[in-house]
Amino acid sequence: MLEKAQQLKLQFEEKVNTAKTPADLEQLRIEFLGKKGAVASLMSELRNVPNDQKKEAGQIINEVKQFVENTIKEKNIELQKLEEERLINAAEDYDVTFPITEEKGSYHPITLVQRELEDIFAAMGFSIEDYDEIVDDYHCFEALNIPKHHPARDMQDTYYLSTNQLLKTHTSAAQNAILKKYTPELEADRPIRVIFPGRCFRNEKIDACHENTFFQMEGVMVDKDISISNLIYFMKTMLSEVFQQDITVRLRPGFFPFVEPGFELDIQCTICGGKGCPSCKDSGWLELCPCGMIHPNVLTAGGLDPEKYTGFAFGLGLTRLAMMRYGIKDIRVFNSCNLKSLSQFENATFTSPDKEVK
Ligand code: FA5
Repeated sequence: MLEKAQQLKLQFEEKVNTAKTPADLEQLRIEFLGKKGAVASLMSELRNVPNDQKKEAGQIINEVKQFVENTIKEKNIELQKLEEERLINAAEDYDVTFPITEEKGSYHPITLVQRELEDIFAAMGFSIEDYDEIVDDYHCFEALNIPKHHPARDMQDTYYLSTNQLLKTHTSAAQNAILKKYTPELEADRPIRVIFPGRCFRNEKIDACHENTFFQMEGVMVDKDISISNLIYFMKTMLSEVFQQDITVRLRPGFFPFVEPGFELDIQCTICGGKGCPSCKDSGWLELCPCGMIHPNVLTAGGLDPEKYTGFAFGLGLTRLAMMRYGIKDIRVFNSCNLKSLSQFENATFTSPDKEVK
């Protein structure tokens, strides 16, 4: 049995070294670990082994099985990485001989509204940061005062990867890294002022105002003596600049473990004027920009002393803002790749001239 097990291990080692793609590896997994695979077949031979040798033989087979499982896991991570690189390189190849047509593309409405907001916040001294879409549990939840098994996790179910990572459910997932990165600003007596837009993912029931893939824009400001008045000032300025017209908003208490106190900032639905329609789930209001004062535990996790510093954070629903800004009735338009709908924005302009869309 020992000899057979060693042979099987050698056979596997030879084959695993020739696997080039995750698909090759899956084939190999079935061949060795499947119900009718090589390991199972060796296991079935145990019945012919004398009783006093069965235990040892069983252990030997289990060791080989463990070896095969671990090697496949490690190799899979390696091959997934290579596959990702291959896809990225392939995407960068383009055909320079492709005929030019008269039809011009246009910016996506979310890009338009994102850039407009970036201009508004940049003018108020905010830096703009980009952050990963794949994050770990710590950054998405724990660093935000949401420990494992906290009921608040139920509000943001998402897609988990085999690497123990997940697709970020909110842009708040970057807060911890941003606070750490910008600590030198505070040390130089300058406030931390950063916005970080990004794509978010949730396992969500889709309707006219909920998508499973949508955009948010997070903002944080930290300094000595930052208060709710500062938060309200920035929210008001942002909304009046974006809409350039009177819009009705309401501020009400909201619970998020990473802020205290927390607020929900809702906008009166611009599609129905507050009467109620499918875009606002018949309520007349749309949750747009939850916000609040950063919880001391979040500041501490970001390496800051909450006795010395305070700050606010907001998580603006960028996709919903684009709906309200452009009168788009159904959120599903954004991810539809429907060129007819999206081409309506080809004449839209940004506020800053260098980014004007032609
Ligand atoms: C959050 O995601 C918090 N991280 C926001 C926050 C940041 C609060 C900082 C306090 C301080 P919420 O789950 O409510 O909260 O989402 C924020 C906004 O994103 C919502 O108001 C909404 O405009 C938008 N949003 C949330 N889920 C969806 C969805 N499925 N489809 C489209 N937009 C969504």
